[in-house]
Amino acid sequence: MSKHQDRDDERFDAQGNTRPTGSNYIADDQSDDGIDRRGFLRCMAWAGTGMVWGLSGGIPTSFPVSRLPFLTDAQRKSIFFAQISDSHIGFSKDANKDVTATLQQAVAKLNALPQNPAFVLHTGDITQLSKPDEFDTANEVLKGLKTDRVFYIPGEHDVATDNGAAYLQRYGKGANGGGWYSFDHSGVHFVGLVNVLNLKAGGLGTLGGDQIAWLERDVRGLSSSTPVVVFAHVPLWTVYPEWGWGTDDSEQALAHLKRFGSVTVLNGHIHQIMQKVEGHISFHTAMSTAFPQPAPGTAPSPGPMTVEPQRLASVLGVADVTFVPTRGTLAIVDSTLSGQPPAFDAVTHDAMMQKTTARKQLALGPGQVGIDNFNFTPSVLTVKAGSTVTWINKDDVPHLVVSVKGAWKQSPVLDTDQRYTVTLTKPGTYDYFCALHPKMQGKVVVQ
Ligand code: CU1
Repeated sequence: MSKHQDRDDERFDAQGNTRPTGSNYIADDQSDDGIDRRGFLRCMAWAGTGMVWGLSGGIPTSFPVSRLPFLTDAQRKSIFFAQISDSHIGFSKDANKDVTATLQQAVAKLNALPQNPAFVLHTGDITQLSKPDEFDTANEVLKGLKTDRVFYIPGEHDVATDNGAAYLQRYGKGANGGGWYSFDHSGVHFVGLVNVLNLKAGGLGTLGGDQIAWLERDVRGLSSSTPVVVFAHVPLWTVYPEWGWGTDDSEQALAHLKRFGSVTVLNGHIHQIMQKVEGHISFHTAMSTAFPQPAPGTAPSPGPMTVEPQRLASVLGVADVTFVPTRGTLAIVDSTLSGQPPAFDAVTHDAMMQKTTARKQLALGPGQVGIDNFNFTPSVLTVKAGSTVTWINKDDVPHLVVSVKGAWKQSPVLDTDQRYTVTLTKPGTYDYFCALHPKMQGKVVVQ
């Protein structure tokens, strides 16, 4: 077991999250597997290797991904599943004009592993707009994976139009409620959770009482020594609530997992690598295969971040998770499409400056609300009874306009430049929000 010296303070934010590329390093390696961890992660950014995380009783251990070709047979066989996330098929804006091609590269990356993963987890946002042809394209590409099975859970982009009906029809066979389920593999218990349905105005991701009660029942009969892997789209810890990067009731769900000796939580949604360890629970978010997003709080809003074309492949990627049965440990390897170390630090500053200066000036007429940088502008619009209100999406991500009290029919998914108009006849104050990004809220006052 290694002693993990990961409190390199400048690399951690106030909430204890590591920064995207991480520079945690192993100072004192006491393991006996012949892999020298000393100082590895410290210099990894320069060495062109990937990142490997192991967990033993909640204590991370690691070895360089460059060692993968030299591992023993037993070590190779320990590579047993992989994670793909946020493929956003259908997205075609500046940040990545061909997300199908980068998903194909991710598939090729996994197919080139020394051992095929037993299965692959897709942690959501398979599509950009939940369109049937987007799901079809994703399936077509993922069919190329050399693996036995792909397991899915939805992201908010996959369920936006119909609260998950089409998603469930495709992927929900054998699942419970809104699509959650569990299965066992190699002595590890896997739980897929859904935290993107029925989002409330002002809130974060939500699991809901039914699902949490199901989780409690699901793990009740397991011995505490069973390694557990939980996967869900939105992070199950609070990464950055201002951007909706967290799950309102994750604590209640995790309470049912506290007794287990090893719990690994895999998420997507934020399109960058973050990790946090809390007791025996280790949280990890994967890169997207489509586009990067800014580090928390470094840009006016989340959303696609355009980086220099030659750097894109170093901020997109997959995660491979290995299991060492003799030790009961899990190790997570983040590998970028370029094969270079994740380059979030290198790209974030420039991209953030660009995102700040690219803020669009909206020319709005009377009765119009602009949607820009994850904001409704003006946030309070006053109109006379009987007039129309039109929302115009000027953002590079889709949004939805939903009345809190159901005063109007929910808008369709509004992609860039699309509009939605309602007529309001009764005086009063109408609260609304975006059902994809519930932190986005506004009001219409009808006089
Ligand atoms: Cu939104």
